[in-house]
Amino acid sequence: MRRYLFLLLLTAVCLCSFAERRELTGTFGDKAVKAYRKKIPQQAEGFYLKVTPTEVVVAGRDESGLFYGKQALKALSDFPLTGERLLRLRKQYKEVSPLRGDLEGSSFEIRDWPSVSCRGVIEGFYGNPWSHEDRLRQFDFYGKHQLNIYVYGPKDDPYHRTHWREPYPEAEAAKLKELVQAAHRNHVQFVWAIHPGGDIRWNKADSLAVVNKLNLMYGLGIRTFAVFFDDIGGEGAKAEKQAGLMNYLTDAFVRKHKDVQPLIICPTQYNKAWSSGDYLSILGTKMYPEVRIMWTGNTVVDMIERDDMEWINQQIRRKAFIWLNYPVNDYCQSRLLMGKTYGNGLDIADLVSGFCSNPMEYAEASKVSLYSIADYCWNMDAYDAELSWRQALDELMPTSREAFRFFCENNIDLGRTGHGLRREGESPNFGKVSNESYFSRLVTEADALLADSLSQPEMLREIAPWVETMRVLGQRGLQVTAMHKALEQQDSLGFVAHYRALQKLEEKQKSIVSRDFEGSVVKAKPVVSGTVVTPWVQEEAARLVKEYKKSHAYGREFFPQQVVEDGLYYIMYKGKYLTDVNAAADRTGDFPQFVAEPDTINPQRQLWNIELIPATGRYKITNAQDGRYVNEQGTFWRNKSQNPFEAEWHTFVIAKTSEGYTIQCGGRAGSNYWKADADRIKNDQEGTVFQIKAP
Ligand code: LOG
Repeated sequence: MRRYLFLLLLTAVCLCSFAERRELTGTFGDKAVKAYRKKIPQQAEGFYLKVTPTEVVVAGRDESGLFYGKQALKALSDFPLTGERLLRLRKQYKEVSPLRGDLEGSSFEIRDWPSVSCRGVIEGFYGNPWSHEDRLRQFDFYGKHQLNIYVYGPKDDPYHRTHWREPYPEAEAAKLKELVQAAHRNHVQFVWAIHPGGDIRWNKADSLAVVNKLNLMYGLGIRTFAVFFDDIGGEGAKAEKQAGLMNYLTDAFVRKHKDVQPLIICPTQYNKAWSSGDYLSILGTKMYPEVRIMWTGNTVVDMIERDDMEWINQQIRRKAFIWLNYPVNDYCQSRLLMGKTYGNGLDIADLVSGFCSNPMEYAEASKVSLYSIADYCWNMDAYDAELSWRQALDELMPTSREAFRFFCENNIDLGRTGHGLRREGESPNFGKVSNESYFSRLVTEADALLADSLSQPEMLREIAPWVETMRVLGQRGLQVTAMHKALEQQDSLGFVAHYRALQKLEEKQKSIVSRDFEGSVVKAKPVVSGTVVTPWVQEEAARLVKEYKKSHAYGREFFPQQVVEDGLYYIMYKGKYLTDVNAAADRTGDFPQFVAEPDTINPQRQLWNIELIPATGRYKITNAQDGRYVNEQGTFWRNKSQNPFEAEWHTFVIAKTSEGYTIQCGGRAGSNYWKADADRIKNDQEGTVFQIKAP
């Protein structure tokens, strides 16, 4: 709190110092700034800012430029200019005369303009759409950070997608109108998107239905429109038809209004991996050249590089409008993406017609990344992902910087998903300090954030389930540390007590859910440091239990039942031995077979090492002769270099029945069983009962 007061005080001092100077403001051509016309950048939205001990000049190329010039002045005076903040600002401005930390009595000049002309956010995720208040706060944030476009397209708004023909009910329309005004006040273009492709019929009636809806939205003050055809199939996905509709809308609606901007389309083939046939070239050649085409990159979730842009631009004969699927987390809902925003080429500004980020349904938390998207789009050459990220954290949580930074460091990666994107650098200090102190810090920083919930209430409300989870994760880690100590000291009572405390904490963590929403997204179960600390805690606990069981009997009833103790076994079916007939550690693609006779020459070929893999709770099954694992198809690796062992794929659930054991796939390999046919194992919905016997 004291730190906060101190900041407030400093802010007041700085603001006063600017207020005393004579102020000249205007746009290019205005009398007030006539003397500086040569200094004003040529580029749209550019500004010239000059501060001397007696005078402040803010001159914009246009109204947006003037607005941004004023925002820049405010940013300079809002907080003390020290350290990294000063560093970032010096880098961020395109042209700046030496900028000293002490603005009092100093003089400087800034000339600045954006690298990307359309920069902003597309609310385009599945799940809980942002609230009205979320959006209002976003627009202020965009104004402050010089983002100038917001595309409205939340998948779960029925009037955007499933019920696109229907008008918004009055109360919702009124709210949208208010939003549009708030956006415009912040020099943000409000784009409203319609998503008709799921059930559109390519006839006059439906063309008119779209025009109708756009006209209604025009009535609410919207002046730019988009039509989305993403995530659909069938009739709606036809390129000629889509191009025809876009051209028709341009003629029948856009060109009928003087103040409506060209349309934007999100195509069905919106990324390279999903593109095939002549779909893109049809859009490229048949659709009016002014229609902007959205693009997510080489895959659905991808960072964008120059070569990628060259490829798509050639297909569509215009500059693609980037829809960046980051930091959206609708496909990895258990994770918050709070890390730095890196990986986009710093040399693509001249190849894009726009750059928008699809964020998380957590509006405030998304600002960590949006802050950097803004930096990136404004001055791409100079973008410094790390510096921008650190500044974002400081500005978003000024009263609990350290705690917030620690929290964000532990919420970076998204884990394995179908989309493949990973984010590096999660929990960078885990393993560098003692585990015990790391776990304690997870608890204390979580407490610090929860205690500070009043200063940034909206942010805290969103991240609270993850903060709680971070706390429990720290407590779990501490219990595991205590188990370790107890084992070393041969203290079986202590070991079991800590293990039971750990189980309680695991239960507690399972009960934490993020906000619930009745839509295409179900409730999220938060995971913190899902790539680093969480798996470590899980695996270490399981490892310790395994160790403990080797030499202690006390408390066995509290541990999970392991149907097969780790060891070497025969796996038998109808009296035959599962045998690695071609044993050779580097052999690929063959499979074990059932053999009637015991192998007396190479008995290891019929012995299988069955081992519980703690991270999955399932078993790995490898041949004792050559160490090859059996995969979900009942074969050995297809190709040793391409299919290394992965616990997520190659571990099995073993269950005991009255006659023997069943062996079932798990994880990413599905849930089929091992089924024995005459001489080998197949993968099938129905399983076979095997005998698993110690030699
Ligand atoms: C959707 C989008 C969703 C995102 C990430 C586009 C163009 N459409 O796979 O609404 O938020 O991926 O899950 C999408 O990206 N479909």
